[in-house]
Amino acid sequence: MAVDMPILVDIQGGIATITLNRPDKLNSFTSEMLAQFGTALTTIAKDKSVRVLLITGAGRGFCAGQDLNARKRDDGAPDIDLGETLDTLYHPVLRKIRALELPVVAAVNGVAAGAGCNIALTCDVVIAAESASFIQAFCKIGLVPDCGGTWALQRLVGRQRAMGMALLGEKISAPQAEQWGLIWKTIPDVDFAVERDRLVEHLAQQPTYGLSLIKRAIDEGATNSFDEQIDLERDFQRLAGQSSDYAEGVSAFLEKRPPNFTGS
Ligand code: T3D
Repeated sequence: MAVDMPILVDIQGGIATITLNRPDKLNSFTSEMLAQFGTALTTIAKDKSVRVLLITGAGRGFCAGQDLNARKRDDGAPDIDLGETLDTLYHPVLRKIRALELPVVAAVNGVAAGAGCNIALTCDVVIAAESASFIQAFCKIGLVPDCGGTWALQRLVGRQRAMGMALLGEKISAPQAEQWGLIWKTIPDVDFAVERDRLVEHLAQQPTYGLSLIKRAIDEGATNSFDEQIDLERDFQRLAGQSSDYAEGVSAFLEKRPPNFTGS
């Protein structure tokens, strides 16, 4: 693994880890980094040994969003079409994270700003070190929250807090984020690495296929009517009920032993 790559990928023991790796620039995104992020997600989606994905940042930050050095306007240079960079570089990453048929954990080790914040919020479970923070930095440079921010924020924390975060761009501490329901859990800094590893090791042993159906059901429930959703639950339960992990889960319960799930 080359340590100077902007995206580090490690796959072992059913756990894939993507580390955003430009620590001197708080892991802000360059085009090369986003392309590598997308490629890594495609590799992980194809690797049937992977049962959980962990996304984290190197150094003191998680990710400070788009690298603004690449957005400096030189006289005479044509404007960059930000809609196009979203379409071609950011959106494939977001869509791949949501489509992965396994749980995706964002371990927010430090500041998560702009696209960095909203990519974290696209993940399925977001944990954060107590000293970490979340910033919708876009308004401070005349931009609109992107990477699903305007979709996710109001669903997670309600309209007022979404508006406050998006219009004021204030730093929200990890404990505040947890209290609001923006993230799953805050962990004291000293315990962060151990608790993060414990969480992903746990998920890597779970019924992955069942978890993938849960992920899809919850995502589809965001837009379905009640009737559509209970029909979907019926269909997914039918599928889950045919899985070998369901058979193993029931046997293990009745035999009073820990289950040995294979993920299928
Ligand atoms: O394609 C498109 O452009 C559209 C998509 C847009 C998506 C977006 O994400 S737009 C939003 C971009 N992000 C921001 O506006 C956040 C900018 N950064 C900050 O506001 C602050 O750095 C933080 C609040 C995140 C952290 O503050 P602090 O005081 O802890 O650290 P710092 O000193 O500001 O940053 C440390 C270094 O990282 C520093 O470099 P230096 O001076 O030591 O060489 C700083 O310039 C660099 N850095 C931080 N964020 C970025 C960055 N460099 C480039 N781009 C950044 N976004």
